Amino acid sequence: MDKVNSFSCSMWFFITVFLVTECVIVSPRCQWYIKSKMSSEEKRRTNYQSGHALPFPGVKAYVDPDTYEDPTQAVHEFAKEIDPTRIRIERVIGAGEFGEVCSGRLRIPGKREIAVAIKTLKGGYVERQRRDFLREASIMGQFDHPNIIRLEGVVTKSRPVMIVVEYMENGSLDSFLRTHDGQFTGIQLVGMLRGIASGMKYLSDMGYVHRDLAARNILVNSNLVCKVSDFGLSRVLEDDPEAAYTTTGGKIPIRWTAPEAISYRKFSSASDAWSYGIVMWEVMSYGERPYWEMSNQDVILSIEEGYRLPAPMGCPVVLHQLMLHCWQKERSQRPKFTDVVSFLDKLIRNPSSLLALVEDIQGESF
Ligand code: ACK
Repeated sequence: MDKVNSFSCSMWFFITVFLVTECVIVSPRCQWYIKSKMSSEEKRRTNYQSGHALPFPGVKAYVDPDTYEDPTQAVHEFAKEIDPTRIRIERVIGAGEFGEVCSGRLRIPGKREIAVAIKTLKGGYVERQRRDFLREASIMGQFDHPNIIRLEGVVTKSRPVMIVVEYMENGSLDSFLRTHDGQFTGIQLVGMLRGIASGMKYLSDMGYVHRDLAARNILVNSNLVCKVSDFGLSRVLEDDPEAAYTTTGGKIPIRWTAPEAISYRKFSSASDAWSYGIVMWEVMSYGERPYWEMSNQDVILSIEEGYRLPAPMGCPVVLHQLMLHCWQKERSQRPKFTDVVSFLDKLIRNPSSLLALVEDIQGESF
């Protein structure tokens, strides 16, 4: 009898220990439940303990809105609710997966009206679409930097559901460059690249990995200031017409993505640095398509064999060298965004450093 008692006691002990261990340490579902109950400050700390880059002292860490049980709670924590009577929609400027993108004006109490872009969620959506649509606002609302697109607020309490952001007069960087082919000085182009690098440094300091950095996802204002946009983790890739399915089932914009992210989904600030090198190439070639008409499969194989994009015509040697640095196979060897910003700052302070062009150097060797 005693033996039976002690056996059942041990069994209970074992079951209790197993359940506690499973729930607290192992099960992602339980972890998700626990996270969803945490405050945003606790979420921040946990984000970092679970392998994200450490935040810099005084820099706020990014909180993944998916750790909220109720996504609406995340939106309201990070985005202001706007009274729709303060918004005046003027015209449609584009189409997104979720609905139209419009330009318009936003009346800010006590201030003059400001120009805004308004993304709308078209009627007939299902809950998942609403959540995915608003995820971008929950992410953008956490950032405050001159090279990151600024969120003004959201409309969630009336229809249509809207995301309101600052208006960028020159639209997306890729089409902007294509329509202004050859029209900027080297310093102007480096200034644009410096802005993008500065925005990316801010994101990586916050522990946010973009995963879809490309000229099409950068917006340009009337002062040529470039701002990083298109946030939303996996949704960004679902949305991106450049994203293609890989053999492992992920949807990835192959031409912009680092090899380790393509082959085993190792996304990090170092894979963002690879994409940054591709953006540099897009900028210096005025919006040319990376790897031209090569197929995605050929791009993957060529990169694996060590091929890298050549310098665009008229590209300063120093900038092509920086691109090649961003495209190191070994991700730890790629530059950090902080290094990129300081390097570009030095070039801007010393414009003669841009005078040596790749074709001049190549010409000399013949
Ligand atoms: O290249 P575009 O003119 O710039 O066309 C696309 C279109 O909307 C669909 O995304 C433009 N767009 C997106 N966000 C903004 C913004 N904040 N300000 C101005 N235009 C924007 C984008």
